[in-house]
Amino acid sequence: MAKKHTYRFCFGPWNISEGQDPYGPPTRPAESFDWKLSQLKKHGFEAMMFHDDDAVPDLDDKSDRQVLQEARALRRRLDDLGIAAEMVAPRLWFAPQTIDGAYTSNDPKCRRYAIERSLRCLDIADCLGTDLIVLWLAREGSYLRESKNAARGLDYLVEALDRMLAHDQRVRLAIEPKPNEPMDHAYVPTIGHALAVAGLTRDPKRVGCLIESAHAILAGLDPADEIDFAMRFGKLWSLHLNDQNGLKYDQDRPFGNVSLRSAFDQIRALERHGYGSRGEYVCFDVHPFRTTKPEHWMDHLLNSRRTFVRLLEKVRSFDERAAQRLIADRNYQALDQMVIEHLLGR
Ligand code: XUL
Ligand code: MN
Repeated sequence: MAKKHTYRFCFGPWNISEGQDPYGPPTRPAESFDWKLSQLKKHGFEAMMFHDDDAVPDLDDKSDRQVLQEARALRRRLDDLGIAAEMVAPRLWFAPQTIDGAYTSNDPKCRRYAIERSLRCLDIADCLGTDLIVLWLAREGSYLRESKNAARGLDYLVEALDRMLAHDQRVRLAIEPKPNEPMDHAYVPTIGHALAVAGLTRDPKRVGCLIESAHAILAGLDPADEIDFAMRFGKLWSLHLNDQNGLKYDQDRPFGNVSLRSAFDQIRALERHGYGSRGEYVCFDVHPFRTTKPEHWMDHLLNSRRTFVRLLEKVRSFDERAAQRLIADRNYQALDQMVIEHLLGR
């Protein structure tokens, strides 16, 4: 295991959500961005994740000058509070131009919109003092196979990544794969796909990935193995820990809420490679239950962090030597029970 270090935690304003789902309205009144930022500070999180329009609301209606002015003003507020911006992500799934895809739309005008919006996102990130851009490719894929050409989609995607890499020589792009939802099939469903796409760009060193536990589970994969795979390439630049109960809609449950053992294995993989020791944050992409009352609004985030910290103790106190002896003896039955007993505690 790598040398022990302390982890730093973060979340995004969208993680204090109001409870709406496709079948019903919000169950909690909306709170302001300022309130969310003050909660983040009060509870000892060290960074915030941003979508471009979390940082500069309604940015499509604003001039470049105004966007930069507002981004700089936000940076001053973050600096005063001692809060870092972890990343900025272009929200490419709301605008009318992205109805049929963003970078991979069949319409060249819409593809141009997606690229221009992304370049603005890079400028915002620069103002906020982060070189990390997260790309969740929400609408890049298909509902109707015959309406799209996946090979051409890949070319369009690489073209968009190349434009971003050329726009800012320092920026790093972290692709966040997800196999489905909102698309039936996404073009970049796994970390293997994301890293393969990175290899086609003009500067593969600056294209990496972000793993979200729930997205890996939705792809039928083990999030711990995805972490090992990405970190073996030195490409895990951010992380969305959460949980997911099987192959359903994206649930964004509190970390460890479905499988403590999987959460333990994910932290083991992070520890193995020293995640966090190069400045990476542990982010929780979790949502409150729809039933949550406003007075308990932060609990899903606090509980996720508490579970992480408690499981980290379990990872660090796991008897690796005893485990290695069982592995050498191919006694996986005993190894299995050893993990269970360790998680159960005395
Ligand atoms: C969507 C998702 C997003 C990204 C940020 O499933 O996880 O919140 O993490 O754009
Ligand atoms: Mn996410």
